[in-house]
Amino acid sequence: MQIVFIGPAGSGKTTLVSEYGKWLGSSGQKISFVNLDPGAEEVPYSPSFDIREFFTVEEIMKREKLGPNGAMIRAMDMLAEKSRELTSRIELSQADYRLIDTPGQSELFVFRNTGPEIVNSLSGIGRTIIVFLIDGQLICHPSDLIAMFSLAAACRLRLNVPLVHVVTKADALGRSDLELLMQNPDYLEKRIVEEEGGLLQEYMLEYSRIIHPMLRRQRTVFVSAITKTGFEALESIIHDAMCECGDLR
Ligand SMILES: Nc1nc2c(ncn2[C@@H]2O[C@H](COP(=O)(O)OP(=O)(O)OP(=O)(O)O)[C@@H](O)[C@H]2O)c(=O)[nH]1
Ligand SMILES: [Mg+2]
Repeated sequence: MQIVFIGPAGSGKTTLVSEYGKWLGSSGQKISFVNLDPGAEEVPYSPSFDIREFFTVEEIMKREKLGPNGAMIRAMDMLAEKSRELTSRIELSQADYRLIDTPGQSELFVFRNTGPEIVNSLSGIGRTIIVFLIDGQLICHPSDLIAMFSLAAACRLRLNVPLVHVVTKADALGRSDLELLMQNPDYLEKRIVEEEGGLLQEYMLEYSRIIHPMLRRQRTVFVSAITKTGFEALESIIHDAMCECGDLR
């Protein structure tokens, strides 16, 4: 099975890949790590495949005289061109779980051709699921939560494989009622009315009704890669989502 970790810059992808991988490995599962971030300086795991063997953002900046953003866009397009080749390389590592770390600039990965081509190609070699990371430190207002769910929904639509969302940095949440906010639609609406105003409030109330089905279908999971908590729950929602009879596909 391939688990692709996607989330906004700094949401905790690399740390979670590493710690969750160690945790899975400690229960006897065979794990392989894949780094698809050509901008990464160091990764805390030993990858069986690393895109930096082919190119890095730094090299592209020097060679093509581009700034960091231009070089990352170029890198994403090169990654898309190599999707078949890199999938064949990834397939060589025999593992129960292949954990795939993706670039910090998730919008480039998801909204250019890169993400769709790579995820499609990975689906050809085995079951593939996306874990979408929501940085719990950054959810301070109901609007932050709605914005994150919009991004997760866009990711689900673009990549077309099952997706589960997970709140990271549970040891340092932005607000103490986050769990309730995510699990109880009435509570979410109440907080929207109290904390937001005007047109934005109307828009968010409407949107919260759209995301209810997404929230209802999946238990809310909070993980911390620092205190190493929530990994059992993450494993459980991944299995539920991959179950053929599951309704997340
Ligand atoms: N408090 C806390 N901090 C965390 C946790 N996981 C990661 N971090 C911190 O968040 C920052 C970003 O973590 P990364 O794992 O590099 O995040 P990323 O999504 O891979 O970042 P990019 O690849 O740059 O987008 C680092 O300073 C981590 O130490 C966590 O569970 N709790
Ligand atoms: Mg990273």
